[in-house]
Amino acid sequence: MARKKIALIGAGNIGGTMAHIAAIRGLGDVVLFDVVEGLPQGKALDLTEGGPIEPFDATITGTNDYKDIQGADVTIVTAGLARKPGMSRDDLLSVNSKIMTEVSAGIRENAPDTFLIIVSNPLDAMVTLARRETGFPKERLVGMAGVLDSARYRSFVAMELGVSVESVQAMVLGGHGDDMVPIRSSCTVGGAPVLKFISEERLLEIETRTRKAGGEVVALLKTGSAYYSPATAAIRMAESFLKDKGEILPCAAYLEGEYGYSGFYLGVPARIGAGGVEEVIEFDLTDDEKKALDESASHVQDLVAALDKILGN
Ligand code: TXD
Repeated sequence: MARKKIALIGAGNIGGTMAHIAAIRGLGDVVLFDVVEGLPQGKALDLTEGGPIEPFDATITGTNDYKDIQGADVTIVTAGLARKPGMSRDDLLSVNSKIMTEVSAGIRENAPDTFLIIVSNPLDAMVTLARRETGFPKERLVGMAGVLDSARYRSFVAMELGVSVESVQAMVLGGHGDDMVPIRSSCTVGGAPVLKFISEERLLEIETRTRKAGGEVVALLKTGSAYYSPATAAIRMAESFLKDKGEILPCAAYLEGEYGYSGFYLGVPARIGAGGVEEVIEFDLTDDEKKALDESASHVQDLVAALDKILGN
């Protein structure tokens, strides 16, 4: 059986790391695309030369030509600029929306049947723009943020308690911003509610750290943003699709009435399998959680309105 094909649009920090993880996990052949000449080709060659050691036989190709992504089963987009000091949110929106429009055209014309995962920031706006520009159905277009944010929540709880990360389950929903919503009622340690182990006050500190975890890494790195954990998160989503695992993962999914919202993307639990976003799962949220999700949803809608203003819609 032919190997699956994974197209990575953007061969930067996250793109290169995803290529490495996908090769090591034997998920399929990888095509790294970027507009910078030599960057995807150089990274692909370097990654390939690790093949005999790991080992992996997947082919890893670097290209500046969208034609090379033809037939991709899954495509993951990290193309775009990360916010730089002094750059406003609207500046980032303006620059990355131009890039996302260009990238969407390349995917629409060369991989019209691919399962598309958007990573680029501002995530909630970029996934919305990609849907408009590609015309993909909601099942085949999703945003990656919640898997990363939930992993951060889980990491901090596991660190606090000195337990395996595998014993901590948690979901962070809503927009990918400071108002993301850690769903405390679904956070468990060894299957038991987290508040059995951690005080309310300390858990609040952990949830605050989760919301600001991206900024914490940026402040330490000083030269860019997190990339190992985002890459791991995006590949986890791709793997659930490629292997038809049907994992329930927090993803930015297009809503049509779920949780009372319609017509925009929001981080919600979704079943990811061979059919892409196969189902949005509606958790029973506490009143406080639903209130926080409503607030996050309205900020996502404000972000999309800002995008529309920039695009002149
Ligand atoms: O959880 C999340 N969704 C976020 C996403 C977590 C962390 C990072 N988040 C965002 O992902 C970040 O703010 C950026 O918007 C993207 C990519 O982050 P990365 O760290 O990989 O950025 P790099 O290293 O700058 O890589 C971006 C690449 C770079 O090689 C550019 O040359 C390329 O994008 N690029 C393009 N590729 C294709 N087409 C076009 N037009 C293009 N423009 C730039």
